[in-house]
Amino acid sequence: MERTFTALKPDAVKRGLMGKIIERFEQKGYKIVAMKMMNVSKELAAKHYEEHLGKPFYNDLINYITSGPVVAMVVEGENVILGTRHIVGKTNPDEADVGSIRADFCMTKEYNSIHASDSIESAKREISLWFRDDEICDNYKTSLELLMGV
Ligand code: FUP
Repeated sequence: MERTFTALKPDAVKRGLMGKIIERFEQKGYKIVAMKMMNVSKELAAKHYEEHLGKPFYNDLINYITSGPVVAMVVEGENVILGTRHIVGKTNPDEADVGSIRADFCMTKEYNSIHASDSIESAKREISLWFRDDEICDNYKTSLELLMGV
């Protein structure tokens, strides 16, 4: 089954949105197979956002993601990478579809509450960057998995 990496950013933690956001993944039927709250080091932030190095917003982005706790997760499900990008919504909350997390909870692209991998390659890279293999807890079945017989 496909897996993606997602992280609730410091604004989501500080605004008390963790439960509301995580609920959206659970109600969709996705399986959360890893989750941890952590403070992000500058080193991890730089590796995570390496594609943005040199862009005008880069320093603010690194300062922001290291400014408070994040909740990192690995989520599993059918087409979960694409599905999660839809649940999350476009980078700019003004352009995100109503019903998406960024449209419903966010006002600016700098404080857009959540990150989600954008491709199979980035999901693989980000999962291994943020989690050790022994932190993945896939030794349980969700009720939807039981119904589907998978
Ligand atoms: P996304 O994949 O939607 O999280 O967006 P990007 O990978 O393009 O950008 C990563 C993060 O950089 C965004 F979540 C917020 C920040 N960013 C800005 O602050 N300004 C910009 O113009 C673009 C992105």
